[in-house]
Amino acid sequence: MNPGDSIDIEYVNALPVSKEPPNMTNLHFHGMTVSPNAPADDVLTMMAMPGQRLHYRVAVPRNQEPGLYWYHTHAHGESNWQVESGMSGALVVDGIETHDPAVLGMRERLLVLRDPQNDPDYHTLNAMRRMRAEKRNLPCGPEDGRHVTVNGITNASIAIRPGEQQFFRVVNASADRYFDLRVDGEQIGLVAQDGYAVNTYPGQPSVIDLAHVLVPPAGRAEFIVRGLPHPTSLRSACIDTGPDGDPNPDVTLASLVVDHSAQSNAVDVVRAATGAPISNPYLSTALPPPAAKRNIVFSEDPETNRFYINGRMFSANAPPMVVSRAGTVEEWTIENSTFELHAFHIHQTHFLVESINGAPVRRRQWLDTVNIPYARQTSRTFHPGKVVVLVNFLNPVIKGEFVFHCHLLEHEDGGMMAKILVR
Ligand SMILES: [Cu+2]
Repeated sequence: MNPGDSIDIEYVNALPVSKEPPNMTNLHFHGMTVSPNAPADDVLTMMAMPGQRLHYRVAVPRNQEPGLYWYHTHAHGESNWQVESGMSGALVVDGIETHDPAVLGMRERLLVLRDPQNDPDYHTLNAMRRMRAEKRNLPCGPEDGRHVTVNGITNASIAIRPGEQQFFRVVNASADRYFDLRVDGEQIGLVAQDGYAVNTYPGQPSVIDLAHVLVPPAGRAEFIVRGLPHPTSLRSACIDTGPDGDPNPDVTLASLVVDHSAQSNAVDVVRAATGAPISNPYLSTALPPPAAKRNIVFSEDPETNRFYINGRMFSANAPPMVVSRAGTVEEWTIENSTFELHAFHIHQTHFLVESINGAPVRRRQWLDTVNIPYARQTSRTFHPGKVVVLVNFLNPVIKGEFVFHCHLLEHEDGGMMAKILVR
């Protein structure tokens, strides 16, 4: 789509009638700065039971940043199995080349990563406890009951000529899995994260060379890969998800095979046209001082698999936990008091990460999903994981009621979600 377009969808829930789970579904337009009110990006009141329909009409603002977004179901209590079973897809807002002309003429690879379950007992408490016990002995051991796919296939291969630069656009559409992406034997050139070019914040370079990039569940990374003269692979290294976390072992996502043809093989898109970057006053001007400072605490009971924000499980009937004013920014300190990773996500907007565990983050970059480190217990003191973010409520299009939550969807389904009202 292009900035200024409208997304019109006739959404049909064709799932069978069921008691448990009830098979209700809907859509969330992840990362888009659009209205949270029906018939747009409303996950609270728009819900289709089996046989029902929803009519979405989402106005994409003219100043929507060009980049990679995604859509997925967002039915509280059923998000995890629906998303891990594939009810999602990528959304591209065209025009990334206006931020980063480096991608002009490159072959593009749109890669959707998923973690479908292959064990029907995967979600039982017993299976979870067994997995946790195994993981304590072998933190990077196999991930029991799930496997990773790229665009639905397990052994993907991507052809790339020696020296050729390609533009990889990767969506982490898994329900609960982190990817620490890298290409063996070389650096990647990061162009965008979570739909926003890395130079969206004034003064930042348009490409950042990195050895690897951590993509939490629901995150996106867009980067340039240069072909080597020998085969290599796109891979995720093992991630330490904490003593109570699920295993996220090393996994090869795709083989990069040497393409000896002189001409490009067929691809969907090679970016050619370029115009002026869109101007977005809510991102490019100096930000006002925070209008409010808040503490958001993620906690859980690993024995019962219940999850909390500020001590409360999500309730559709509860009043909003946070009430904010449109036209402001707020500083939120997000604390992780558990021994596993969580991924903070807020709908309708992006935030800047200011510090992680007290260490200032120098690179100013807009994100919609961020990892929150797990807590550490020393002999005397307990140190929760802590990330300070500056949340952007400047754009009045986001006025309304929406949610923030952990994007490990098993946790969101288990209660780690809360409502916010922006007025
Ligand atoms: Cu979580």
